[in-house]
Amino acid sequence: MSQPDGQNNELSNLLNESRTFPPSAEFASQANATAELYDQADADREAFWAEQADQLHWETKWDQVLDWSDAPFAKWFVGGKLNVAYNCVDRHVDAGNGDRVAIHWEGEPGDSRDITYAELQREVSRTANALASLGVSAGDRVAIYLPMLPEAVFSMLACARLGAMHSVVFGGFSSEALRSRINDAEAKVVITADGQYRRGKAMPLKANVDEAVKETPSVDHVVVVKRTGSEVAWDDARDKWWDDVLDGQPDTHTPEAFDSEQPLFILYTSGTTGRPKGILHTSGGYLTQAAYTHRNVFDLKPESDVFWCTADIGWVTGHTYIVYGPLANGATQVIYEGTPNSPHEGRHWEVVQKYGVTIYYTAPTTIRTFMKWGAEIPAKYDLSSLRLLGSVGEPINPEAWIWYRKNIGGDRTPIVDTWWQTETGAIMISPLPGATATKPGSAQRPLPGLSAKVVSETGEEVPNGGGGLLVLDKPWPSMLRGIWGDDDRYRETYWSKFADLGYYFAGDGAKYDDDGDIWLLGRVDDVMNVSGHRISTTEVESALVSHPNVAEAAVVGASDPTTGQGIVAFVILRGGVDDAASGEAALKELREHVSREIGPIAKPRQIMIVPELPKTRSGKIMRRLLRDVAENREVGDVTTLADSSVMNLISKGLKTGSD
Ligand code: 6R9
Repeated sequence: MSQPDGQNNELSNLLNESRTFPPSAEFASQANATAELYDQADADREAFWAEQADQLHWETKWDQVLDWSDAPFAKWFVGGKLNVAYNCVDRHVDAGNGDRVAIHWEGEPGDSRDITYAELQREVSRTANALASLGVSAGDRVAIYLPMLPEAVFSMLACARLGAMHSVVFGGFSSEALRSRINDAEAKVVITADGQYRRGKAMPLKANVDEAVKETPSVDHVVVVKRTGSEVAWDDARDKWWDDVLDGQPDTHTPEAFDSEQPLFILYTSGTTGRPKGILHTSGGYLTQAAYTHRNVFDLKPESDVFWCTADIGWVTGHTYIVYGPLANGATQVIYEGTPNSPHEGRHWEVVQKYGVTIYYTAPTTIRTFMKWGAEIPAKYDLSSLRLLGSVGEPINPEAWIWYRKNIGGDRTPIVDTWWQTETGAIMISPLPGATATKPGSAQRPLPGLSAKVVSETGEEVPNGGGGLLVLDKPWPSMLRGIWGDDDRYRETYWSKFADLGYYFAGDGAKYDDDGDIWLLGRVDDVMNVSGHRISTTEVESALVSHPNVAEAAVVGASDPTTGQGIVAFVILRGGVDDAASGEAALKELREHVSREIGPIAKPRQIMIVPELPKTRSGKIMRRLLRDVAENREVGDVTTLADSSVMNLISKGLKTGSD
């Protein structure tokens, strides 16, 4: 592997992955997208996007593709009118596909339900009528705080149908987080459930809403789906059972066409500091790019594919690749309520086998968890239906990529590593599975119609091979239209760093390699500076997990009096690895291994063996907390951790090795 280039103040991606995996001739010949799509988009970008938008049903056609005159506030398909829910549901029924299954819903305890497009149309219509009866109309906000139930999808689409905005709040968030989101959006209605299943147990959910709505003056109604049958407290004036509100509502509803820029949803995402940002997305451009990327990146064949995105609808991935993209394309998909190990560690593969899933989209952290559980688990199931795998959420280390392809994809399926953000609304950088020779660990190229650059702190383009900051230099259809209620914060957060150049600053470090492929290096705040060398936490993590004893690793830069920052690694050992692997000699060997893989500059100052890593509910490692441990500080705010007891485990269970 290559040595660091030694240039000070340059991000250096020290990964040097040279394996490539071209699509099979068989896959390439049937693929939706060929390499010509790049040329087509380059020839006339706006015409290209108009052609993509044309795949949707517009009540009134737009008269201008893009209005960027009020940058950074974009308008796409100006003057066009459409109904997003009509496009995701009724259109497929009208085309004669009402009998096609839209959703194979699989509950955690093993109950299941198949919902056809015709049934979805009836359910969404009833829900829209019910919400209208509660006073919801165009422009209003509805908070959705639900587990992965069909009702979550009905609710989102019912809002879209009425021109109201949803604000989905992940069911794992606290009442405090829910309250601040309800208040920021001034939601009129909250939709929730009595409880939710988590690893075989019924956990409360409505109780959090009860707590939150004590201080939410905007909320008129709380609608409660019955899921676990748990006891709940009840406020007769405010609370209504879902079944009661829907009962007797007609199962038809005439959708109204709204402006292309009609707000569709707000989704909160954490910023580096302060309160969460309400990312605002609108209708026509968002749906266009959601459908386009879903069709081309996942090579969707609506007649034969069974798509499964394992995200929760509380995250943007669930919005775009469970609700809007797949349904706009008339796909059949799986929605699974529970965790991957309920009731056993083969659950995902059991579901793949049961429904004949053909396209599977998950996060690297989940893949590494599967690695930790062992390849013998997926090996027990028939995964031969799978023809394409996807990854999203963080850089995927080559080791996990290869494991994924081999053990889940049968050494056969292309893998699409898709880079995007809540703010971008849809995939921006990804291979095209029928056209790209994929490279483990690289998200590769902006999709046709999209554009990205890697620039220095001052905005100059960094030549291939050098590291820098990822920017998006041209507006795109599904871009955020702002931060809810805070235009200044929107300008400041994303557009002020390169204001003169008009670049959107993504907050990620990246580099182009010599083949012109992009490598994402993690958030720029996750980049370490060791003796003037900038080293990405990702590449050290990747080196660590390439060692046979290591299941998972998280790396932070801890302040160091001599080198600026020193590399501190937190490591989970693979199951079955014996105690000797955490002995002094074994830890030394691990440090040497990193040194061999990347170069002496990347050798961790210290390695700590831990039983768990602190992760947010969306699976992102909270390096801030690990930095506190590494720097011997009191551990900071743990409220956004999926499991806040993890930090106790970590401080109790440390076994340390260093020079
Ligand atoms: C979709 C989603 C966005 C941040 C983004 C980046 C990281 C996402 C990635 C990736 C490397 C990929 N990220 N996909 N990094 N390779 N394929 O995750 O949205 O929750 O807003 O997170 O996630 O750092 O800036 P969101």
